[in-house]
Amino acid sequence: MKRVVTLQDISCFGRCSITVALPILSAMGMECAILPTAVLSAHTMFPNYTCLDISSQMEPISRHWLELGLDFDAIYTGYLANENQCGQAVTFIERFRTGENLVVVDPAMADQGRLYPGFGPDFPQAMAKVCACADLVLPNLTEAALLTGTPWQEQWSRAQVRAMLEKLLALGCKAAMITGYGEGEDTGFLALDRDGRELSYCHPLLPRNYPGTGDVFSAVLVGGLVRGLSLRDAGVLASDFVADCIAATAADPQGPNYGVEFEGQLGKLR
Ligand code: PXL
Repeated sequence: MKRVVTLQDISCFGRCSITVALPILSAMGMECAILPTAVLSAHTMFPNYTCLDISSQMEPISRHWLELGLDFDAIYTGYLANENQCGQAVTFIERFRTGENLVVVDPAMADQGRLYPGFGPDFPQAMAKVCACADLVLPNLTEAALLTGTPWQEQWSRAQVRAMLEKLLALGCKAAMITGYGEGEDTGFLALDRDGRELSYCHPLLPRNYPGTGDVFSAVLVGGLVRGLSLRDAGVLASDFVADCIAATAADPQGPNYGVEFEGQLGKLR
């Protein structure tokens, strides 16, 4: 069975990071090991969330895994709570990358032009070092701008997004996919693969924004790649899945901070 390891926080409530990656990758028929970096009462869009940094466990856990001789078909990092965790993620990647396995970094740190609460202005530089180790990075537009030192703007042309993709590759990663890229009324992704090919996909813009959609996208994308899909096909699978989750959630009166109702959609990933 294929095995993925994901390095992210446990947000105990709110459907993001590990509580999304685990069920999605399980539904896709692969084993998902977790290296939790922090325990939060809820994700940081909720006021007064609590956060316990458990990154002191990253080294002993990873040493134990080395002793066990574990290997992973993919290493997937998401939200990291501080600069120290970024450094530890780099160490982990260097230790467990084989040249055959896939390293995917979702630099989950910002959205809609702003860093998430709790991050200072130096955080993107620390995350850029994690991105430098990746086979593939998955920033949204805000994260791509922060990682590449591009001033934020509300509207982006294809050429501007392509320029950010090139700057992302200049950080050292082999491929990059920017999500939230829009054309007219449509939204989707623009990517550069490891052969320098430009890939894109868009579907009609969805009316609402929910936290955790980036994590859903990344988990499905990682699962698709581990299954052997091309980058574009995995991106299409992930985009369509997120769209279905948003459509299911928009019909429900729950608060938007509760994440997307991906649970009822998991059958589509089998
Ligand atoms: O969905 C990304 C994410 C992951 N983890 C935590 C978050 C967020 C987004 O706000 O706060 C703790």
